[in-house]
Amino acid sequence: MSTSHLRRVAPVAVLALVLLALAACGGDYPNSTFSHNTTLNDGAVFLWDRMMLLGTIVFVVVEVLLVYTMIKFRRREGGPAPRQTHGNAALEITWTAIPALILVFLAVPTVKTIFENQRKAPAESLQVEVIGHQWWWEFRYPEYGIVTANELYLPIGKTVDFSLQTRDVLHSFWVPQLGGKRDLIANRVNHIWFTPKATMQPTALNGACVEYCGSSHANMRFRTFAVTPAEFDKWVAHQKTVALGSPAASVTTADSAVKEKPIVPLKTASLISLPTSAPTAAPEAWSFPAERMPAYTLPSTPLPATKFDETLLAAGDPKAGRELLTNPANLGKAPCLTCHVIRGETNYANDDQAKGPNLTHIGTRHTFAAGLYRLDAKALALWIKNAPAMKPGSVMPTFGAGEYNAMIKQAVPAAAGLDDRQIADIVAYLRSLK
Ligand code: HEC
Ligand SMILES: [Cu+2]
Repeated sequence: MSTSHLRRVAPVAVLALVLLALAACGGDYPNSTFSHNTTLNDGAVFLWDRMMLLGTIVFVVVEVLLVYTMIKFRRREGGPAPRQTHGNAALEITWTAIPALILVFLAVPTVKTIFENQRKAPAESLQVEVIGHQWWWEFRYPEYGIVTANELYLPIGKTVDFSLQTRDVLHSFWVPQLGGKRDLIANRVNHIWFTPKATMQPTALNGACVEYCGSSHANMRFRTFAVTPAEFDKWVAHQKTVALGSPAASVTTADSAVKEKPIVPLKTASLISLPTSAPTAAPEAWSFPAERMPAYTLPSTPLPATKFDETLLAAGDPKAGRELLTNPANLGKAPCLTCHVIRGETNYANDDQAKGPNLTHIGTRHTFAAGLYRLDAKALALWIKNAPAMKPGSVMPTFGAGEYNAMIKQAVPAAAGLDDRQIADIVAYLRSLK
């Protein structure tokens, strides 16, 4: 490259570098892990900052020396040959000692932080069981008997001890704003624990699976709601019940027509048994208000082109929908409760056998299909009609009459499938499950 060429390129290159550096400043990074929301974050961010600082010092010193040497000792036309040296004990000891010292400064706090975080969680922590499924998240609160999916509630200020396990392949649990991720490993229970700091503002946060787990790995997300302890108590009190507003609220499972199958427990997950009778006074339904969810936590996945007669949605009849799901005569058409649990209804599987998310309070959730879609009537209707068309590989089958299931390369025979009116009724029922 000629010098004149270099002169012309240099200002552009410098400008580009400055712009690049500026682009890294400011801005809003809602999924950044460099927050100070938990004790776990604090430890990791401290280590990162220290590593950055020491690394930068080393980089600057080395580069300055390098550039200085290159310029000062460069070959000059007609100059003398450089002085030849061999070995310099002082220099070699120095450049071994300095990196060793830097490594000590990195290693001591790193090992300390690792030990702090690998300790057992304090006994009084809130226990949350995280169970990974292809491709959605199950959350259980054993001390309250709550099972939910894809939406995790945490009280601010309380230490939470997650036990992580998987029903199928490896997954990894991560809420960047709350710190460290951890893998879900088959045949073992992993733990991670942290305390959302009391100074944290109630908010919704994004979470994701961060270990490749198959075709819809990228669609395996979840929401975390960090709420005040009072809000958490309200949420718990309501989640413990059967659904409000559902006709099931006045029905007991004692008159179930179908007996529960034998229970096949997961390795350590708590068994949540169905209540034998509906509670007498049901507490008010509470979930995190949708209008308080930051924009970046609202799903924006476009809906598929699946056709649906939308005028039916407004007229959906929850009673008819419930009949479709719970009357054994309709099991061929709507075998929903063989894979899903709705507390207080006649279920064909318990929580440990269910292949799909617990739907007891689905009407209070904001998202579904592992955070991929906003939960509204239209999205739910399209989902029931043809879930694999909305989430590649989804284990939830296609139910719409005549719809093509790309997973098994077969269309649902018109007579065996659900028509739009029936789906609208089911949607009305599911939405009534507050
Ligand atoms: C073979 C098992 C199976 C059957 C039968 C089944 N589902 Fe599902 N369902 C699933 C699975 C698995 C998921 C989770 C899919 C995902 O997110 O990847 C799911 C997800 C859902 C969701 C979203 C829940 C959430 O929180 O994300 C709804 C609503 C739902 N199913 C309703 C129904 C209805 C209504 C029927 C009956 C017409 C039905 N399902 C039948 C397996 C099943
Ligand atoms: Cu994954």
